[in-house]
Amino acid sequence: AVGGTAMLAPALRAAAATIPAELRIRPDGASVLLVVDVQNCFVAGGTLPVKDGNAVIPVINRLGHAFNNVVLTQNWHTPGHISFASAHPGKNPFDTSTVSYGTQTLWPDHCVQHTADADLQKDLQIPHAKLVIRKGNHKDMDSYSAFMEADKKTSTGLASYLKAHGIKRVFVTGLATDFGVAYSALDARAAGFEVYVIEDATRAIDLNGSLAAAWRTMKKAGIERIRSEDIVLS
Ligand code: VGL
Repeated sequence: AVGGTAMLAPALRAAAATIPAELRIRPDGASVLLVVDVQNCFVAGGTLPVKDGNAVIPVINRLGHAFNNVVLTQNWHTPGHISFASAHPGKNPFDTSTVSYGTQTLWPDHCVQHTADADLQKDLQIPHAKLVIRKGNHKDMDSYSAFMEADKKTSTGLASYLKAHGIKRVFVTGLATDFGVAYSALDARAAGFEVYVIEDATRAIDLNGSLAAAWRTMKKAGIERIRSEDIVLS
C-alpha cells in the first residue's frame, strides 16, 4: 500500500475533521483512475437508473485532475442481450436465469450499442482519458467487470494494457458499486494490482443485499475502501 487513510482504523478516520496531508494518497504515474459505466443508461432518465447515480459525476470530475492515467468503461450490449429479461420468455427484470456461465441476474433492456442511452453521460469531463473499454458486447455473455467477462475466462485486455503502462494501483469509481465497480475491483486485485474503491465516487443498485455482500467480498480480497478526500487532488 502507498499509505494514506486507507490504513487508518475507520473510527480514527471518522474522528478526524480533516485528513492530515501526510495521510492522504497522492496518485502517481503508476496509478490509474478507472471510471466504470458513467452512462446515460445508469443515471436518472436512463433505462436502468442507479439511485442518485448522477452524484458521482462531480466527484469523478474532480478526481480526474489528480490522475495522468484514466480509463473509462462503457456497458455496450447488443439488442436482445442475454442479460435482458426480455430475452428470457416468462422472466421479469431482477429475476435470475441459469445460463452457460452460471446465474445471470436479468435486467431491463439497457445500454444498447449505438443508442443515446449507452452514451457516456455528457457532464463527465475527463478529456485526458485515453482508453474506453466497451464491455458486455457479446450477445451471449455479460460483463460487469472491466477486466473479465462473466465466464471468468474471456479477458477484455485491460490488465495487460495497464501492465504495459507500468500501472500498479487501480482506483475504482462509477456505477454501480455492487456490480460494475465491485467486479472490476475484484478482478483488478486478482490480476495483481493494489486496488482502492473510492466510495463517494460510486452509487449502488443494492439488489437483495448485494451492496453489503460486495463490500464484504472486496474487504476479504484486500481491497481498500477509501473516500475522495483521502486523495491529494493537486
Ligand atoms: C451493471 C447492472 C447491469 C454494472 C451492468 O456494470 O454495474 N449493473 N449491468
